[in-house]
Amino acid sequence: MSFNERLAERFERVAKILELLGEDKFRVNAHARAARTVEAQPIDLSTIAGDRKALTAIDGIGPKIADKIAEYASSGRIAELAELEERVPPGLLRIMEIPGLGPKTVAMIWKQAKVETLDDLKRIIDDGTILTLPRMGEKSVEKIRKSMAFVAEGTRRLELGIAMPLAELIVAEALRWPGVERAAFAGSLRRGKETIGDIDILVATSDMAGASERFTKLPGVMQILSSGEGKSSVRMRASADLGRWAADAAGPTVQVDLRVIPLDRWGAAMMYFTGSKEHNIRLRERALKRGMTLTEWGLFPNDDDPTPPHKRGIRPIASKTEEEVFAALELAEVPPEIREDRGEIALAEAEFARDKERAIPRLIEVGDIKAELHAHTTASDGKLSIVQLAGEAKRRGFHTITVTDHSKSSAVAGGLSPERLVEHINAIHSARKDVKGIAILAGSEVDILADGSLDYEDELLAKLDVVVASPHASLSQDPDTATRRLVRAIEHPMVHILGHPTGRLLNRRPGLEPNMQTIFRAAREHNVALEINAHWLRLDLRDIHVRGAVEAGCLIAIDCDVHDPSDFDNLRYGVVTARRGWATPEVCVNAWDAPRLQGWLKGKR
Ligand code: DGT
Ligand code: CA
Ligand code: CA
Ligand code: ZN
Repeated sequence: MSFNERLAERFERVAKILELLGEDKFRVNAHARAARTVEAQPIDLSTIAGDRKALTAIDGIGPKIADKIAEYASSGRIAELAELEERVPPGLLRIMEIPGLGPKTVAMIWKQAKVETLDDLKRIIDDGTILTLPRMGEKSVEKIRKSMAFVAEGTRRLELGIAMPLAELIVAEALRWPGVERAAFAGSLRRGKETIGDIDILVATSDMAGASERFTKLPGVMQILSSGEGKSSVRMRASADLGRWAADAAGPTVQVDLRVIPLDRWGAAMMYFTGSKEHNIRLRERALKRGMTLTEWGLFPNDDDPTPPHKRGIRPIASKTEEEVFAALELAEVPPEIREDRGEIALAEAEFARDKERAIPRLIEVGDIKAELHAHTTASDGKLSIVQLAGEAKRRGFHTITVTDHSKSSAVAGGLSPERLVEHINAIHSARKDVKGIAILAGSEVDILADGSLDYEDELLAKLDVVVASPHASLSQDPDTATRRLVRAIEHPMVHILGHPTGRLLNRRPGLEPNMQTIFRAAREHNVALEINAHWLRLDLRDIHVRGAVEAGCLIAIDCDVHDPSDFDNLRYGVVTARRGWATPEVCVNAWDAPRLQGWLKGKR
């Protein structure tokens, strides 16, 4: 998230809470307007935060807002926001996060039905009280009920894109503690799952007590769940500002487990705590069959003694590195992302035995990606001009960038009318003079309408180098209708990529549930690549879909759906999802060299 976006998020929260508290409309609007203004600024406001004159010269930023921008830039917080958050029951702030519940409604159910927590809200929905409140019909209540299921406190799994930056902060901090030799995250996070139940951190150190002590004092720790020398657990607040410590009450909370382990047992511990549980069970069975026993302390010779071997001072056969432990089990090292007991162990065995036919596939890596095929500019809802976008893609070492702004039906996202698209194509072509050394392709992210038809005429589509067809609206269609809709788009001869195929948003909405096998068959037949949208809220296709698509012989596109320069950084989440689906560079169009990519694109013209 950029500085401007973080700031906008703060102002929006101020506006929402003010409205909830029934404060002066003028103040509410001033902050809501500030949020929109700040977000739309082409320059990073932190660079002029100290310059009051420059700030207030911007339409929509008055002196008071300017002061708050300066305060946020220097301290990372806005005192007024913290004070406002104090005045509202914390549960209400959570309720306001429920999609579709605005401050007015929340204020109403707070005042009239004394709802202060998600549980209260659930109760008045279940007993029907809510229907007696103003403006609460069956339909709106059903919507609230559905949205609630996603935000339910405690059961909510944290998105990969929030958990990973937080875990990286913790690891970087741990590496600075005295005596620490190694630190890393394990668990579902290391496996790259789309959501994370809790964060597992492993540390090897000569100062065990010191590590636990420092861990429980990390910024953002809200509650110490347990604390001992070998293992501690805390509940932390994850910052809404990714990659920073939480400075105020924004952002969800997450449990973090710390385990302190001896350096010479690092590999065994990493294997155990990376899991998955199912993968671990297979490995332990394999060890037993070979007369050994596998624990988090190492791989030991098996005997009938019920006391665990490490407690008897027995030296492990292998424990220092994961590779060594896998090898002692006659297995090639399995990449963390595919440790799910979905066939990886048989391939690791074959690879270890140097079977020429079978081995673990060479999974795709971030460094393989050389093209971004889905990106927006200021022409629709992006933050970058064509030239800025191309420059950023070039800086990141890409040989191709595709400009794919929204089509006309995505009106709220600034979708382009056919006339504007024609002009935009010309602008894209002329940008080629300004940025050399990268292919700048003209494309569109064309809406797939509810019936599967596309949002532009074929004649116009034919003028584009790249067509990404994506569903944006009508996302609660039944599975059969959704399948027919997507297949129709795939069958369109001009379409290259099916963008975020289901339209789901993690923890927010389920999206379409088409018959994926039918989608895979059509995509393969029509040479259409299925997108893994790398934004961590989407990750759509999801891991198991990728696996199905790869097995069905489909092409995969991993795209950042760039709206802001920082969106390029989401690539790793898309790649990790691709790896979980066993995708190789060979099947991923973004990993192809420029001539091959061009050949495929032109094949549809
Ligand atoms: P999560 O946190 O729900 O997203 O998923 P994980 O996989 O991170 O699970 P977690 O945090 O409960 O445990 C971390 C790892 O520790 C897990 O992947 C495998 C290992 N582990 C935990 N409990 C067991 C168990 O009962 N048996 C075995 N074999 N391994 C376990
Ligand atoms: Ca975990
Ligand atoms: Ca855990
Ligand atoms: Zn897009």
